[in-house]
Amino acid sequence: MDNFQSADAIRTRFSKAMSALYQQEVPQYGTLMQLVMTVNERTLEANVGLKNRLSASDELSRLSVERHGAIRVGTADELSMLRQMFAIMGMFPVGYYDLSQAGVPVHSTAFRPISDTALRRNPFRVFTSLLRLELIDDELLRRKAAEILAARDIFTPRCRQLIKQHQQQGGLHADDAAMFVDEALETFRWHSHSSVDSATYQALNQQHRLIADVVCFPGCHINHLTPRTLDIDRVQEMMPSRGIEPKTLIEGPPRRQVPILLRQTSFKALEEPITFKDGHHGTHTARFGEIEQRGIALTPKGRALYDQLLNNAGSGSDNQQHQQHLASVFGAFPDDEITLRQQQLAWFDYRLSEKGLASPPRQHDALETLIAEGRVIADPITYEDFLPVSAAGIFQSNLGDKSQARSAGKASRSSFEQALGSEVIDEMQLYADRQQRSLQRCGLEQ
Ligand code: OOG
Ligand code: NI
Repeated sequence: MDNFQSADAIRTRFSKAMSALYQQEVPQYGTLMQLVMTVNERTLEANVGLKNRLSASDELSRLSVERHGAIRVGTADELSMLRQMFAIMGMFPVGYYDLSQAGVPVHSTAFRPISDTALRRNPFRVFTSLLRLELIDDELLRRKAAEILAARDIFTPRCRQLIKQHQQQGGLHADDAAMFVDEALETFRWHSHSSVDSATYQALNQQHRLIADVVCFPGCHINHLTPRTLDIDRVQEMMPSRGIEPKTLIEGPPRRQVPILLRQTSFKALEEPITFKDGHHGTHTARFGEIEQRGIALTPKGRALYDQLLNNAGSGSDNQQHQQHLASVFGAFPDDEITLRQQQLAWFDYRLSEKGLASPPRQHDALETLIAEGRVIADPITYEDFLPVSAAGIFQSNLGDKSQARSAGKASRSSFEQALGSEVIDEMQLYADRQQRSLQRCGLEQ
């Protein structure tokens, strides 16, 4: 009998190993994790309703293991190999994010688990960006960057071999799975030695700091890991007391009764010493820390309203003012679960209560009546994805340069998918399917 390690178990092992590695490499990340844990505990103590809610919908157990990371790669081969590597951990490319509009010469997807059970076990996600070399306008430099990238292999030979083995035999036994995680980790490790000479680094850095970050190193170092907090405003406020300097603005929607989508903030990237191939010394800023607070996933209708309001609100230079302004603009977005559900602005997961189990619904019973009678319970579905405007804000705050506008950047989803070697999964379809399945489990057809 095959006795393969489950993808969930491999993903959890990998996510733990990544977290340990990053804590060692960037101690501030450890400090931030401690702070998030403290704030989460206090938030739950002060809000028993929230605690019961999270516990009933199975969100509480995943909270302490939950995090996302981000990496950037330079070639189609690298991206496609990553896809194969993450598949072993039950992580698949969901969503397409075009960041060139915001002056960042990359497009991205998020590798993440997709099934309900896998998400409950461990929702580890990796936001993965592919550098768009075609957006470098200096022809010579573009060719040079491509050459440097073509000459490197960011995967160890053993890692490549284990990926192939998994594809051939359909899984990995425990020993091989453990070795796979160790080998995979090598791809994401920090290298203080650049693979290029200082002049090349300077030239690429001048084009765009991201280009230097992707091209000048032998691996694709993890550039941040992000724990999930239940109160991002509180963590932002407390960061300085722990010696961490947060970015100015919290990205995303304002604080609300019913949190929607995703709010994020980060601390600035560290300036780290590096050595170039010619022996010269310099510094590189790439790695930072981030926190996120997740809320309910929005339907296409809800998302359109969010995008419109966010656009209306614009940006700001003071977080408190910006949050107040956002809150007033978002007054137009209903902020109670009933309205969000009735206006089909957000996704819900339905289940039967004790009462509903005792007297099960019939196929054509009206959902609202069942909910009002307390026979069906509607739990918000958590947003598992990312936001392009927020992501661009996070990128920018770590690049330092305000406006390195790039590109007549037309979104190029098909060229991204070609590089990836598969289509990206439509996140809206995943949420819609999940809601639909939950209704079916209640014995309801909608
Ligand atoms: C990724 C920035 C985006 C997020 O959470 O939206 C991001 C990067 O800097 O590589 O991490
Ligand atoms: Ni992030």
